[in-house]
Amino acid sequence: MSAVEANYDGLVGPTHNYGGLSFGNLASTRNQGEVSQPKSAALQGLKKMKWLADAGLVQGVLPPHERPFLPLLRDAGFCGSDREVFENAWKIAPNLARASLSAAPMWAANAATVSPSSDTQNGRLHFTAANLSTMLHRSIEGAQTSRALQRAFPCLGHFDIHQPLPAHADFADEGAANHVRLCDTHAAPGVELFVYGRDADHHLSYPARQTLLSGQAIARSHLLDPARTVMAKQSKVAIEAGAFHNDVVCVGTRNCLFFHEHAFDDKPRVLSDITKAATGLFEPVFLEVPESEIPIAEAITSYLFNSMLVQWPGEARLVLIAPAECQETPSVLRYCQKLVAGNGPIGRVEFIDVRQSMRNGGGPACLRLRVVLTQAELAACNQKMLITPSLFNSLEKWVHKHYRDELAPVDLSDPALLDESRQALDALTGILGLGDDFYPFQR
Ligand code: SUG
Repeated sequence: MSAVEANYDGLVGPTHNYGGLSFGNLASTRNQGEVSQPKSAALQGLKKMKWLADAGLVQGVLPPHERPFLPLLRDAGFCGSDREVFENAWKIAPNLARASLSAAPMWAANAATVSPSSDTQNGRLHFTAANLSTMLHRSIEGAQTSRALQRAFPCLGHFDIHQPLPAHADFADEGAANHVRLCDTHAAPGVELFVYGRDADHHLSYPARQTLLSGQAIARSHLLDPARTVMAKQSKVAIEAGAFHNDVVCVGTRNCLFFHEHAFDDKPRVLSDITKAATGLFEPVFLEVPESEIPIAEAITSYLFNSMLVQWPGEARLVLIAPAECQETPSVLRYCQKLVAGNGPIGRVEFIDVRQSMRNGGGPACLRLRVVLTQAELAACNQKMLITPSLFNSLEKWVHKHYRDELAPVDLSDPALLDESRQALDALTGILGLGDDFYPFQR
């Protein structure tokens, strides 16, 4: 049976902004309070989706979450009409109000961990929505993400969608950003690598946002074969340099793992565990970038490893879809030129502009959730959430109609945002076939 690797991208929401909400994510801190451009951010994301769909890849879309998210403010004791809740939160607890407006659900790589059906003992495709419990502004995503996954993958016979892990620090989980699957072909059984920053309770100066306990819990509920599953610890050096997720220093697809020298804590053990787990399935190719060629600080500012590594239709070697910022870092640009000139696993590098997302610490890879789908599973997905020329046109029109060109920090407390954003999302539920009870405000 054949299978494809689909990309589901998070659609940038109407209140996209730079809240400075993510301690340990250098771009988020650095760009706090900048004027954002929601319309161009959403169009940048849609352009990326269309480009990949036009190339023949399966491209899905995940809807933005409701922002501002009043249930957070009501849970914090604000009451009255929606407008009163929003205005009082801005007066009394502006940090909470800012969290309720977070742009973060757009980064679909943090939506869930996904195990293809060829890896699981019951032959179903498993998802665990991430609890994102480390950061307040992200801890409000899990329930809505589960709902979106249920709408995107509605057929129970094919898909097992697990609820987020318990919302405790020991179970901190940030989804596919800390998970890599290696394989021979997408349809074949693979090796799943769960990367964590701490066992359960150890703290560094920047937070380690994924625990070993979470990886073990997900591997168990996805019914993975322990012999084909590897747990790898992120290095302290990487976290302290600003790699708040493993996908800031590592990306992999098919049999190729592309990573920075400092990505893992005990690198020889991690690589030998992967090789052992792959025995009889495929020969892993380890493409390691040494610190001497790209210092970790430059790997992180350029976001080289937050590229998408894609098997492009009709091409033998893999394509690396890198952020445009990589061209501005000489060591990284040099490395990319060398990469394609050689005869290694990556044959082409494409640079794309997702600058609005990059300013919040999200590169091309953050914007997508990879889902390996057999032909039967693809047929069982919600077809209205797959990008076609007609869906692209509808979404582009929808963005032009509902999104502001700019949002400055002072605009964030404008109560008009409540209605604007709700009208936009209400219209979106029709376009994507999500039903009229999809968002909390609709219920
Ligand atoms: O969780 N930024 C996100 C970026 C996530 C990137 N995802 C991956 N690496 N897969 C985060 O730190 C910033 C929001 C703000 O500051 O307004 C933010 O949440």
